Amino acid sequence: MRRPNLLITGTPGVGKTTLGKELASRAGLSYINVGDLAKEGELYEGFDEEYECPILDEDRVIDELEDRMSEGGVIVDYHGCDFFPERWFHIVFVLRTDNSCLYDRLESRGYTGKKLQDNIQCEIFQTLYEEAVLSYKREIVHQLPSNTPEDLERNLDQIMQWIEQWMKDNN
Ligand code: DAT
Repeated sequence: MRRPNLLITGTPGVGKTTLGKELASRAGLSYINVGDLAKEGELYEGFDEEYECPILDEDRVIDELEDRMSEGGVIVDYHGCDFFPERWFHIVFVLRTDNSCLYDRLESRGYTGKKLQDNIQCEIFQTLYEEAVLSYKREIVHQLPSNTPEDLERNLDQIMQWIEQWMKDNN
């Protein structure tokens, strides 16, 4: 049975992990958090002094994921999307959160100063949405509001419907 691969992207704090994990459990798909995968496998190629975080080794991430992606049925969660092979994904969701809401979430995650400001600016400039439409066919890229628990439920319902339809059309 063929199963689709989904990419969930957006600024840190928009709710990718919350949506991705719940969706995986409801749909019986597997969930991969690229940040966690990189940490576990130390898939890094240096350290960014300005942002005080390790730099992702994108080629090794791709090598690590290739076999699982070609099997299908994977939900990938990452705050970047331009380095994955375009052919991996059948649909791309960019979660969007209002500034004040995102500010509170990032602050309670312990973000302060430049790191907090940069992430808020990333959301204001819709950086991840732009990156997604430049990296994938526009018709497979969808923005979803992610401010409230109601938004989360609605997104889950809509994506579940999309998955069911995809399975019917492709099997
Ligand atoms: P990300 O994986 O994009 O960094 P997350 O899933 O860890 O984001 O969520 C960040 C915080 O926001 C976390 O405390 C859960 C909360 N959250 C996520 N989606 C939400 C929603 N739709 N409504 C309210 N809170 C949400």
